Formats: sequence, C-alpha cells, structure tokens
Amino acid sequence: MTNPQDNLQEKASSYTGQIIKALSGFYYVEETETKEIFTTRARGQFRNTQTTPLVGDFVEFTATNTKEGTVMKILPRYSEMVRPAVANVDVALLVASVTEPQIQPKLLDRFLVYLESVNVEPVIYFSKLDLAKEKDHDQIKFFIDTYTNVGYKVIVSSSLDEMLDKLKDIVRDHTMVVVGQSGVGKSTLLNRLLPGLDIETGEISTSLGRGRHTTRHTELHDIFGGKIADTPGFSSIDIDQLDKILLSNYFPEMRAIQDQCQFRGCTHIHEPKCAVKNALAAGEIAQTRYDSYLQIFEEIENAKPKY
Ligand SMILES: Nc1nc2c(ncn2[C@@H]2O[C@H](COP(=O)(O)OP(=O)(O)OP(=O)(O)O)[C@@H](O)[C@H]2O)c(=O)[nH]1
Ligand SMILES: [Mg+2]
Ligand SMILES: [Zn+2]
Repeated sequence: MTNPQDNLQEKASSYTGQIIKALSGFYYVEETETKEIFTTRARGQFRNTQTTPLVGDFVEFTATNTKEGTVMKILPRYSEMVRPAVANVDVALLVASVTEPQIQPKLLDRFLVYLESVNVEPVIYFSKLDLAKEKDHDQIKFFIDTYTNVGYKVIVSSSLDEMLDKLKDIVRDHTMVVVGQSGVGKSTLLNRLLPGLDIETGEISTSLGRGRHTTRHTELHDIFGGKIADTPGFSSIDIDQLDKILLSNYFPEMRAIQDQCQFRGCTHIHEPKCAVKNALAAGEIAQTRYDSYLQIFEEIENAKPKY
C-alpha cells in the first residue's frame, strides 16, 4: 500500500513511454506498461542542446502520482523527420487529392524524395476520387500507373471497407504518419478510419462564421496494433540541403539501374551512355519524374551554403 504521505511529498518515480503529442511546451507521454498518459515538460538541459523531444520519441521520464512529469532522456531514434517533426516513424501515407487541389507531381516527388532521404517508406493515397470529372480520368490513371511502376504502393479507393483492408496490412505493428498538402483530406481520412476521434476538418462552418479548420499539431493514435498520426499540411518542402550526387538514390527507378551508367557518379544529365537517360527515352522512366529530378538537382546546385 502506498502511504498517503508519499502523495503529498510528490515523490517522483521513473518510467519509459512514447511521446504521442506535443503542444505549447508540454509533451504527452504514453507510459509503456499502463498506457496511461502523463503530462510532461522537457528537462532544462534539452533547451541547451540541439535536441528537442519529438512526437514519436521513446523517452525516460520521471513523474509524480499526479501524472505530471519531466522527460529526462530521449532514447535512440529509428528515424527522424523534420516536416512534420516526428520520430520513429516507418511508413508515411502521402495523401494527394486528384482535384481541389489538383495533383501536383512536383510537390509529390519532392515529398517522396524527402521520405526516401529520411528512410521512411512512402505509401501514396489519392483522395477525392468522387470529385473527379470524366475529363480528369486519364490524368489520374497516368499518375496511378507512374507511381505504381516506380514501385510505390498506391492506394486508390472510394470505398471505406476496401481502404480499411489495405491500410490494416500496411499499418499493422508500424508507426505511420499521414502527410500531404493542406486540404487534401488527411484529417477526413483519419476520422473515417477512427470514427471516435472526431478531428476537426476543413469544412467551412458558415454558421459559426469561422474560417477553415486546419490541423495544427501532430498526434499519434492507436490503430490496428500500430500507431497513426495526423499532421499539419504543408505547401512546400525544403530539400536543398541534400547531396546532389545522392539525389538519384532517392528515385527508386533511377537507383535500380544507375549501376549501368558508363560513368561512376553519373548525374544522368549530360553524360553519354547513361542508363537513366536511355530508360527515359524508352519510356521506362516517366518524364514528370525526370523533370522533378532535374528541378531538385538544380535547386541543390543553386542553394547557398547554410551555416
Ligand atoms: N468530396 C470529398 N471531399 C473530401 C474528401 N476528403 C476530404 N474532403 C474535404 O476536403 C476538405 C479538407 O479536408 P481535411 O481533412 O480537413 O484536409 P487536411 O488534409 O486534413 O487539411 P489540413 O489539416 O489543412 O492539412 C474538407 O472539406 C473535407 O470534407 C473526399 O474523399 N471527398
Ligand atoms: Mg487536417
Ligand atoms: Zn546516368
């Protein structure tokens, strides 16, 4: 039996857990064994180092019986993303809507490159198929085929049951983030998967005279034995700090054949006997993908060094 005196003295015990939400300087930590949520703050020393606790971090923390505590140590990360700021994710569901807003292949490719560079597996989900017009169908099919040929898992379905089945297999025992441009339907998808959540979505509420709801924080939820997080939308992604010589490694269709280029360290732009350019000419690599490669390559080249 615990002595009531202990409560009064707020004697802290040590625990481990995972940060499932970060908001206004507080870290909400799910304790490993009991799954209870503790409200914590980061120990002062974190502020003096470059390390900030992230959603997804496994941590050691101390806490009192009041479920309030202090993060003492961040355990080694399996992966780390800056945008959204989240750790230990293995799969990212990249949502792109086929209309309102239209598919933006350049933005999609940039985010794919980013995910490849941080070692998070992308799965692409095309949303809002129900809004697509007849005339859009060829274009939508083109993008589905393009990304499937690259080797990515592509999910397209307007039926919830089918979607649930596909996602169950992907997320089981994994940690997944739902990412994509603002307004593509990330929160809507999560609400359909986990109806109890009731996340606010972009429905414009004219009656209340408020603007669009947009997601402002990242939060992990339990799903099918794994975890899934809704995240705020983005409209651009900074990748000019990547090494341009490594860039083709982040395009799986280039990575697979670049050993066959004549020149070691081939940039697949000006060199002769380039396997990538041959594949492009043969229609095995999509022009939109190669254009994205060129655009990012130039952007890295033109980037001012950052100190
Ligand atoms: N017709 C249709 N509308 C959708 C679909 N998915 C989302 N929407 C609508 O698109 C709007 C934006 O949806 P949200 O779920 O808030 O988008 P989000 O990606 O979470 O946006 P941010 O939080 O700003 O990043 C809302 O009005 C949704 O009702 C869909 O599959 N079909
Ligand atoms: Mg949202
Ligand atoms: Zn080449």
